[in-house]
Amino acid sequence: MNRQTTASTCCYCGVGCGVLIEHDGERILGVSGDPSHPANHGKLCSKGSTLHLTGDLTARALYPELRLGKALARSRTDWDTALEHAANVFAETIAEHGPDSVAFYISGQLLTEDYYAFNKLARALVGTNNIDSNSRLCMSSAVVGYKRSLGADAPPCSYEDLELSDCVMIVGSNMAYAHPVLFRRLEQAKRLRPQMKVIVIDPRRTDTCDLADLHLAILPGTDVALFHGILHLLLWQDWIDRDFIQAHTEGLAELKNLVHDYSPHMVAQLCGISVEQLRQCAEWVGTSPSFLSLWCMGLNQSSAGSAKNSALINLHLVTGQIGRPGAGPFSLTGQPNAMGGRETGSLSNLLPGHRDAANPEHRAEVAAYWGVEQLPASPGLTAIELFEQLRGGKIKALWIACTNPAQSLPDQNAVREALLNCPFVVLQEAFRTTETAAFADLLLPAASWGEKEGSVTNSERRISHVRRAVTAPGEARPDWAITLDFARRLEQRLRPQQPSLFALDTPAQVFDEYKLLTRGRDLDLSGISHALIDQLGPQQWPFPTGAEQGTARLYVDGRFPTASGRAQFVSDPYRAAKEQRDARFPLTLITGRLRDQWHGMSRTGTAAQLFGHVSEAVLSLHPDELRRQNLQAGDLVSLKSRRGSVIVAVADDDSVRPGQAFLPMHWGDRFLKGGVNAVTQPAFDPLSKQPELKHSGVRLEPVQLPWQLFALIEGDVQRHFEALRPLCESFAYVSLSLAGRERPALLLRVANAEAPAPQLLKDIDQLLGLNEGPVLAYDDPRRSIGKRVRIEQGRITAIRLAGETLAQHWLQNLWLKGKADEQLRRWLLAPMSAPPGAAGLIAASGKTLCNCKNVSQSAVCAGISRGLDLDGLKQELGCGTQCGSCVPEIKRLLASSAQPVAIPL
Ligand SMILES: Nc1nc2c(c(=O)[nH]1)N[C@H]1C(S)=C(S)[C@@H](COP(=O)(O)OP(=O)(O)OC[C@H]3O[C@@H](n4cnc5c(=O)[nH]c(N)nc54)[C@H](O)[C@@H]3O)O[C@H]1N2
Ligand SMILES: Nc1nc2c(c(=O)[nH]1)N[C@H]1C(S)=C(S)[C@@H](COP(=O)(O)OP(=O)(O)OC[C@H]3O[C@@H](n4cnc5c(=O)[nH]c(N)nc54)[C@H](O)[C@@H]3O)O[C@H]1N2
Ligand code: SF4
Ligand SMILES: [Mo]
Repeated sequence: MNRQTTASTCCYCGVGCGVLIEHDGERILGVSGDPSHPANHGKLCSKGSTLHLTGDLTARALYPELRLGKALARSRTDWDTALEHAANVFAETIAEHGPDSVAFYISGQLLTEDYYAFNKLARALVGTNNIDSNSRLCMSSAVVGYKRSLGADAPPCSYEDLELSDCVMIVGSNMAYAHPVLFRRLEQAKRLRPQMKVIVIDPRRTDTCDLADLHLAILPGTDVALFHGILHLLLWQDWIDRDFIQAHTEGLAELKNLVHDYSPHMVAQLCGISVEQLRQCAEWVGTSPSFLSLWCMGLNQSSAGSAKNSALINLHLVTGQIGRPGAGPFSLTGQPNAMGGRETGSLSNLLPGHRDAANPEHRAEVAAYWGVEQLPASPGLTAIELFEQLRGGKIKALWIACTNPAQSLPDQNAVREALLNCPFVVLQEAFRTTETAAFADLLLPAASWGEKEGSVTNSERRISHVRRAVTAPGEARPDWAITLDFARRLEQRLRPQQPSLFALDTPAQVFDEYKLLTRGRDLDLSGISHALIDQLGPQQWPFPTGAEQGTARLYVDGRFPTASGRAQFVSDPYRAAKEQRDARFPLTLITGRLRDQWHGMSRTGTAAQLFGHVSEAVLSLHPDELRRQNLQAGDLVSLKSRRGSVIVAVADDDSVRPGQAFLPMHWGDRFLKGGVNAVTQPAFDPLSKQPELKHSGVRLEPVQLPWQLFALIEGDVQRHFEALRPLCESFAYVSLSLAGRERPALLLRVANAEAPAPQLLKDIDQLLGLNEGPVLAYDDPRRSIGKRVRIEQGRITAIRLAGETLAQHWLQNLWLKGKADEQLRRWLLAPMSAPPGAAGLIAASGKTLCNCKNVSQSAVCAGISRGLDLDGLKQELGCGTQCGSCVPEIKRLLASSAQPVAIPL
């Protein structure tokens, strides 16, 4: 075997870490951090370092699949048939209903070359601005914030500013989970300079708060009031930079008038914090030599997202904290190439090179470069509007690439109805397992991480060359190649006999054509090419032709790309989140990320190891809230909003405040029947059109689901998943997950009002291999006890409990330990369902804190009770020594061990 290493990038978050892919040309064998990549200097987080364990081939889309009627199943076809069919349907639809009857919904996870191909296809060939991306759910409020306040969509800072800053404000970002390698850099910086102040602003007490000198647990959605309150104090205390304001800004007079009313008392009360906390925060912001802010979805995913962004940037302008080392407003980008999307114009209102679709001059410039007469003037639909129009029947053909809207968009009942209603849905996907795949009339298999070449821009404007390590499986092709192939076929129908707009054969050619559209613009990257990055390493834009190096920091000269050259103070008043708590919906639901899962889990959900930290969907509630609701941890409830409901188990968690609930965003309908976004709301910010995914009014309703089922099966997890999930459609509560490391297994938990027809249980048993072979079974239908365990070579390989499932955790532990003992046999053949002794009352064998070294929380707690400190734990157990993602949690356990705590099992 010929082992090789290819330097590429991680396909998850916007930190944009460099990875070294170890492979044999066909298969990816391992991954490690690239020591020479400036984003991570060799570090990776728990997701990056397990990349090679994900992406199970059995879950991949390998061949084009087509169906010619909604009632039919898709069947395998070849690329030629697939794309000819798609070109026919698009051409006919455009001829009959006009160019705005088709739309493209793409993704912040595409490569720059992919985006460029899609943009040219939609705007130059089809003649529509109906091309939007999932960045609408993610970064569009930051785009508006930067443009309104500073004149261009350009994060002005560099990662090294994290190390150089005296005061870092992390707001609406759980970077310990979502941008872990940057968080490691910040931890290290604070270790070296403990005087550095860290402020975290988040309604929840997250792992990120572990680093905070000050945590402001503001009430959801109150950030604008908080920022105005801080500004009020900065003005009052004269902690402002008059020279900077005078020379480089405009609009402060109006803002002063506005924030006059945001007195400390009023703000503290509105935000649910103390006046002292507010004053402390303002003092650090106003008096630190350098002040950096980092933010993410807590600001952007809001009906006031644009106002939140600008209100935060106001603080930097009034203190002159921008364009200097360790200072500036620095949005953390979510997806690996959301930046590239913004650069190439991949939101409906943008055009390539940071241009605007509404600007006739911009349209003319791009049209001239592309050699077409004109670009469409009518505004394109943004994501939420697009799916509304889809539902209303106006969009008749939709092309989706690299995103899973049937999981990630809010108000899923409406989204699924829209997808069902669309005559022709094309899905360009790497995994055929996603929720959206069920709605696709044409599924096109896409090459994925490690299998395609191109470029990406990370949060600090740094462009990396993404290199291909292995050949894509089956017939999967790179996105840019699929898009260009389709475009050439559509071109033959829409503009026959004209020279092709899409005569591009390699990603390098695509990049070179694209980059000249940035020439002379704020992001000018015309000096960069794939070859140049290979020579000089990843580079930060602007990097104009002839430059020798990239640009680390923007606005050092105080000149901003606005009409006047001055930055703008923006005076938006505070507006409350759309759904306030009321008598009918007394709780605010917050959604967000887990440490080891990525979005809809098409990739991370294939690796059992990544379920070790959090194994299943649970709704977190404060212990007081649980008591008030008369609930106990583990109870199932119906979580209801104005739009829909989902049944989920509750957990006690004092990191959320009473009156709030937290549910991770990852669980779609596949893993948790209904999915998280059944309840979230489509209301959006008026300027950025970004939906308020972070806050929904909800209530909890009790459910009576006495009939329960628990199943576990080892082996081909994907195949079992695919076969089992559809059988569960009639049950009220369905939760699936993976467990185990060496011997992964699928876990199924079901609850229902009554027992299903016996045949359904038989079908489930059939799938689990429990109808025959080395199976021990006990059935007492009268007492609704049904137990089946498959034992092979002394080991449990499948379990099914039906009716009542008291023994599930005990059995799962036995399975994990790998032995089927006499006690198990006795229990199995006895007419009792509860496990022997008290063992059944304990939860399944605790969570894995450290994924790299496979160290459980109970092992860490035991170590702490033996008197080990962090270093001792690292030395003895190895936890926290590799990627470091678990260190904040270990520190918290250490801190809480000062008080007596129960050791979790
Ligand atoms: N592990 C992991 N990492 C990821 C991703 C992933 O799926 N998994 N996805 C990537 C992507 S695309 C993105 S966009 C980022 C998201 O990264 P983050 O935005 O950091 O992650 P979230 O957990 O969505 O939300 C951050 C925090 O916002 C808080 N919040 C909620 N409402 C408010 C509010 O009104 N004000 C304030 N100040 N805070 C609020 C939440 O409590 C939450 O802790 O993560 C990226 N990194
Ligand atoms: N409730 C709630 N909902 C949210 C959020 C939240 O915080 N709360 N966050 C929102 C945010 S910020 C985001 S970014 C979205 C993310 O939402 P999605 O975009 O739906 O997230 P993913 O699951 O990452 O979808 C990417 C898809 O691309 C596929 N894929 C992977 N590699 C390739 C490739 O190379 N080519 C192609 N064609 N496909 C590929 C993957 O299998 C996956 O299905 O979710 C949003 N939804
Ligand atoms: S921080 Fe983790 S997920 Fe993000 S790019 Fe780096 S390794 Fe990948
Ligand atoms: Mo995102």
